[in-house]
Amino acid sequence: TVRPFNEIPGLWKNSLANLYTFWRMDGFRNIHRIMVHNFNTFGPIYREKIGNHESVNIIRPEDAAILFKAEGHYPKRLRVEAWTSYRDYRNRKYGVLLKDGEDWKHNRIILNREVISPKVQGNFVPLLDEVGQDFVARVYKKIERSGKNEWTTDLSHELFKYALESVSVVLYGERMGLLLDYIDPDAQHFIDCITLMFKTTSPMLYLPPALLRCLGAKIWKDHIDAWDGIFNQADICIQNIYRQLRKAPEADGKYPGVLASLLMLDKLSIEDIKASITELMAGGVDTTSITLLWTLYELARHPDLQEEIRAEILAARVASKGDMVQMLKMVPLLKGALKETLRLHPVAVSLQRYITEDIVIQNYHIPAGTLVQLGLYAMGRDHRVFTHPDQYRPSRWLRSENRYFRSLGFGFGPRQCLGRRIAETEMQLFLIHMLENFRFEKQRQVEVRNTFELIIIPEKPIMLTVKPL
Ligand code: HEM
Ligand code: 2DC
Repeated sequence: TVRPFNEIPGLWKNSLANLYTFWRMDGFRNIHRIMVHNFNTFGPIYREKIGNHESVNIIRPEDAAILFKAEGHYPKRLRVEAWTSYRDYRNRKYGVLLKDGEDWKHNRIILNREVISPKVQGNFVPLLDEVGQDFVARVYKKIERSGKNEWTTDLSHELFKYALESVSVVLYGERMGLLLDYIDPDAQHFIDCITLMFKTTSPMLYLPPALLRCLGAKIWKDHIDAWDGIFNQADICIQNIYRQLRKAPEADGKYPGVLASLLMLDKLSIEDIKASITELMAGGVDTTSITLLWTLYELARHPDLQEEIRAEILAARVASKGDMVQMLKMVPLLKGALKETLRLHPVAVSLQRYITEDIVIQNYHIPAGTLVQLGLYAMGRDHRVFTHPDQYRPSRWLRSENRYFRSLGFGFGPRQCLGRRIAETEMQLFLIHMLENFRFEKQRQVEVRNTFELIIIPEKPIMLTVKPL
C-alpha cells in the first residue's frame, strides 16, 4: 500500500511562515545544515515549501537512483531565477546551463563532443600540465621571497587565478598569463565578479528577482553589475579568438581550444556558442579552486594520508615514463581524495530534477512534474550511507564500501556537469605537481566550517603553510 503525496512529512502548508523561519535561522547561509536538520526531524523524505519554492527532498542513494531514472530525455533542474532574469533583462541568450528541452539537448550534444568526450581529454592534458608547472614555479618564488623557506598564506586568491588560467587555456587555446608577477586588473575584476555573482544569487533563490528589481534593491544591482563584468570580459576573449580565426584560419596542427573548435565546426549559432562559452568560463573558477583548497586543507590535517598520496604520485611518475595521460590512470588514491573532498564539501548542496513520470519513494507516491531534490551535502554526512562519515578517508572509494549512487559531486546522467572532465583533469594535475614539490601544513587544528553562498565555500579563510620537500 503506497501512501499518498499529501502524507509526506514536512513543512509545506504555510509557505510564508516557513520563509520567515528560514530567514530567522539565517537560512540563506545555512541551507546545508537546515537540510540535515530536516532529514533528522522528518526522516529520509520530506516535503517543503519556502516562499513559492516547493520540493520533495530525499537522501538515500537507492532513492537517488529512482529519481534519476525518472528524469526523462530533457532533464530539468531547479531554475535559478536570478540568472535567467539577468539574461532576459539584458536580452542575452541562455547557454547550456539555463536552456531546457530540445534546444538544450541540441546544444549539449554538440558541446559534449568538444568538452567532455574522451576524445578531447588528450588535448587538455598538455595544456593543463603546463599551467600546473607554472603554478609550482610561482610558489617557489613566493617561498624564496618570504626568506623563511616556507610560505604561510590563504591560497584562495592564487587558486582562483590557477583555475581561471586553466579553464581559459582550454577554452581559448591560449595562455592568459595570470601566474606571472603582474596581475591583469581585468582578469582580477572578472574573478571578483564571479564571487559577487554567486554571493548575490543565494538570497534571490527565495526573494523573486523581479520584485527586487522593482524595489531598486542593492542586491539586484550588484547582481547585474557582476554578470555585466563577467559577460564583458568573456566577450573580449571570444572576440579576440574570433578575429584571429578570420585572419588566419589555417590550422598548424596545434589544438586550437574549445571555442575555435566550435566555431570551425559551424553547428551552433555564434550567439549560442558565446552564451555557453561565457558560462563555461564563469563556471570554471570558484568550483575547482575551492575544491582544491578544501583538499589541501584536508591533506594538511592528515599528514600520513598526504604522504601516502605523495608516494602513489611518485610511483606513478616513474611508471608512466613522462606520459601524463598514462600517469593520470595510475593515481586512484588521489582521485579518491577528490571524491572525498566533494563528499564533505560538495560544490552543490543538492541535485534536483523535475520528474517526468510518477514514482514511489520511501513508499510515498510522487506525481510527475514534482521538483525532487537529492540532499547531496546531507547524504555525504549520513552514517547510514557512509561508515564514519565524519572521517576524511579517500580509500573508501577504492574498495570495501558500497559506491552505488554515492559519488554524485558532478551530478548525474546527460545533465551532469559539462565541465567535469576539465575540472577533474585540472584538479588532478594541480595536486600531482604540488604534492611532488611541497608539503602542506596547518597551524592549529581548528575546524573550518562550510557556508553557503550558492555554492558551498569555507566559512573563513584557510591558512596553510607550504614547505619545499
Ligand atoms: C553543472 C558540479 C566544475 C560548468 C554542474 C552541476 C553540478 C556541478 C553538481 C549540476 C549537475 C546536475 O544537475 O546533474 C561541479 C563541480 C565542479 C564543477 C563539483 C568542480 C569541482 C565546473 C567547471 C565548469 C563547469 C570547471 C566549466 C568549465 C558547468 C556547466 C553546468 C554544470 C556549464 C551545466 C550543464 C547543463 O546544464 O547541461 N556542475 N562543477 N563546472 N557545470 Fe559544473
Ligand atoms: C544551489 O537550491 C542551491 O556548477 C539551490 O558551474 C539549487 C541549485 C541549483 C543549481 C545549482 C546550484 C544549486 C549550485 C551551483 C550549480 C547550480 C547548477 C550549476 C552550478 C551547481 C545547488 C555550478 C556552480 C556552475 C555555475 C556556472 C555559472 C557560473 C555560469
